Amino acid sequence: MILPIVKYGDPVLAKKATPVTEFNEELRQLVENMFETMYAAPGVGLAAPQVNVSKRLFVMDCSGGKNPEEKIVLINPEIISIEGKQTGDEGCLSFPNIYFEVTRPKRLIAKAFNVEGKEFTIDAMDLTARCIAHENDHLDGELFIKYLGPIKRELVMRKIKKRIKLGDWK
Ligand code: K2U
Ligand code: ZN
Repeated sequence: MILPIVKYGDPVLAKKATPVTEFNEELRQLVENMFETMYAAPGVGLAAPQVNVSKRLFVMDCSGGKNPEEKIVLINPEIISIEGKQTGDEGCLSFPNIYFEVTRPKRLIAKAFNVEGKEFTIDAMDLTARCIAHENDHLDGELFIKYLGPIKRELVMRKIKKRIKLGDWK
């Protein structure tokens, strides 16, 4: 089932999400709905708070559905190490049609649990590293506008406020 994606301004996006404790059928259903919602957006990542569930998990598929091995869910993720830098444009499904440059780690190693509750480690580079960093921020209530300087941020916030007023923020 495709779920509504929460847009910037909703308090759930600014909250620190709570760890997953129950690895059950309800969790499996949520993960399936998150993947379906992500592919339909389309996006390469989607965090649970973005579908109004303040829990520490996100789904990711940087192959856009082409490579089943890249279809991954990270539950209660922990970033173990980061290395290098990469700068590139980012979007966010909670900020429709807003894009700007963000610098992220070039490489990132994370530990997480899969939907069966089994722990695994992922060693990611480039877009996958970027996506994990972006989604992990969502679990801490951190949004990518935090990486904007004060002037650019003011410009983006003004644009968003205008679009909310015009009813064009969905
Ligand atoms: O969390 C989200 O809003 C999903 C983002 C995650 C993301 C942002 C930047 C770079 C990688 C992942 C969406 O996937 S944004 C849409 C998108 C689509 C293709 C490539 C990059 C971003
Ligand atoms: Zn996002």
